[in-house]
Order: sequence, then structure tokens, then C-alpha cells
Amino acid sequence: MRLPADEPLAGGPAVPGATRDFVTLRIGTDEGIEGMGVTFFGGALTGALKTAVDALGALAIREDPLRIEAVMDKLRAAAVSCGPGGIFTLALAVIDIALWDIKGKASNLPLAKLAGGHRERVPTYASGALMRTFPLDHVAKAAPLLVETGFRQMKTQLALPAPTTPEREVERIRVIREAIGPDIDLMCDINQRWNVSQAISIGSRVERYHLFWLEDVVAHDDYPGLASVAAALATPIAGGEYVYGTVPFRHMLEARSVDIVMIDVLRAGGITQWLKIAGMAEAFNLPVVSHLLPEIHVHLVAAIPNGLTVEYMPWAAKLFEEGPAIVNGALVVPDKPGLGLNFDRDAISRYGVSA
Ligand code: SMN
Ligand code: MG
Repeated sequence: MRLPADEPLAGGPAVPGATRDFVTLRIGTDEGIEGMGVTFFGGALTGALKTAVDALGALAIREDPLRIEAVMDKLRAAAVSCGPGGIFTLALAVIDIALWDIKGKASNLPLAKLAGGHRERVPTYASGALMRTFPLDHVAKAAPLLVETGFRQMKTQLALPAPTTPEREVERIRVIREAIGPDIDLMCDINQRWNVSQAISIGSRVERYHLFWLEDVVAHDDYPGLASVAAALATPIAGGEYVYGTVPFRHMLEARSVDIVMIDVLRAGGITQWLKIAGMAEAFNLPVVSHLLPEIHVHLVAAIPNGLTVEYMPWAAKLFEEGPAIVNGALVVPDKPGLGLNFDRDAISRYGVSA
């Protein structure tokens, strides 16, 4: 599926012709239950990602969909030498997601309850509306618009496109903070674009604007570098969206690299692995946040005791008939069995690019 890359939350400037690609999956069972899932991050290799999903999916045929660990083991063994990480993990993840959807439907439980059932509502933050590429005058208007539409939390980005200066970076946060007032949580994503000294120097200068977190301040796998930024700043450091699988999270947590653990269900390798990483974070007394796909992550953040907030990034929203509702700045955890999602037939015929 190839969706237009729009910004629906506050009407951000769209790049003409820009699109985002998704690989969707449906798995049927002999008992008539159907599970679904979606994966992406394939970029120019999205066709290869689809091929990988089809190849791994073929190996799952005739297996018991409720024995998810057994199915994952079989698929992992069949393709172990092209993992861990990359297309292999992104493909494995969507199969795991569809199996959890089946498990929820088979047990008549929403995924959030099946996976732990800690809460029925979870805080959420607006994402994608205050991007680093958007002009400052747009961002200054978009931020209060998000508050008017009901968001209590929102994320922006720094490490602005060149030419930038530390002064311009700090000014952007000042403008947004003044536009939304002191009571709204403001997060800021660097997407690995700073080095340790930039992170500490610009990070210290924006501390007065009380960021809720500063995200991916340096290269995601520079665990000691992240740890030195986390130790130097009072602002919490978030990270984890770029980390594939479970084991690197152990290294990240042991190095005390982050204060807030961000877990992406696709790069984690699916719901099974997402929950294990969340458990590791709990053992380190750390909160967990999600990355993209709020339609799936709402269940996971709601399931666990250390869930903090769900990123509301509606990039995949058009794929589904209906997503989770937002009430008073919180996502209402769906109560339909499984993921509680259906692919939108019109979207499939309009945006589908391969059979
Ligand atoms: C992000 C990364 C990749 C795709 C979209 C958005 C960003 C986020 O880092 O945190 O949402
Ligand atoms: Mg990010």
C-alpha cells in the first residue's frame, strides 16, 4: 500500500508527490479466524520486505497460530543467517502481530487485556505536526492548534536543516513553549543528528523550557555516549526506536543510556518481543513509550504497568476503517477482540500497489 505522506494533525506542509509504503498481511485459519498486521521501514526495499513476508508466511502455514513462540522459532531458524535485524525482523514482526490478533479473536479478548490489561486509557502525544523541516511560523501556529484539538502532549524535532546554529535551535523550543504555555508536555526528537557535546550544550540551554524528553540525541548504538548525555542533563533522555530485537536493549539498559525506553513493535520483532523488552525496562525501573503505529501500540502501552504514553503518529491511519478514539488527550483502549482493526476496503483499492 502506498499512502500519500500528508500531515493531518495540524495541516503541515506536504511535499508534493511524497508517499509512504506499507506491507499489509492477513493470515487465515481453518477455524475462520483472520489475523492482520502491517509492517514498513523497507524504503526502497519495500518490495523485498513484501517478498520476505510472503516467504516467512508460507512457512507458518499449517502451524498452530496459538503457539506463537513455536512459530517464531521455526521462522527464525529458517532465516537465521540473514538476521538479526533489517528486513528479516520487520517481516517476522508482522507475522507475530497477525498471530496475536488471531489469539485475541480466538480468546475473545482485546490485545491489551490478553497482554496484561493494566489500563483502559493511555496518554498520547501528537507527533509529526512540528517537524524540523516545517517553517517556524507554521510550527508556532500548529502547536496551539494541537492543544485546541485536545492534545496535552506533543513532539517536535531539533537538529534543524542546515544552515543552523545553536541559537536557532534554542529559539525554536522557546517559540513552541511560549505558544503552548507551561502545562503541555513537549517532547523533542534529534533523530541521532547531534554528537555528545552538541547534545549536552544545546540540551542544557533548552532545559529551562522543561522538555518532557529529548529523544535519540546521538547515534542510537552509542550506548556510553547516550549515557553521558543522560547523566549530564536533568531532561529525561528517550531512545530505542532504532534498536532491533531484544538483546541490544539489554546493553542499552545496562549502560544506563536512557531514562525512557522507546520500543517499536516492528524493529523489536513483533508483539512477543516488544513485551519482553518492556519487562526488561520494568526491571530497570524505567517507563516505556511506543514508536509509530498507535493503532497497535495503544494495546501494548495499556497492557504493561510501566507504560508512559503512546506516540500518536497517524501515518498508517488511512489503512484502517477506524483507529482508537482520543478523549481528553488520552487514547481509549479498544475493546474489540484482538487488535480491533479492519483494513479499509476503499483504501486497499485506492492505494494498493501490488496484489
Ligand atoms: C520517526 C522515525 C521514523 C519514522 C517516522 C518518525 C521519529 C519518531 O523518530 O520518533 O516518530
Ligand atoms: Mg523518534
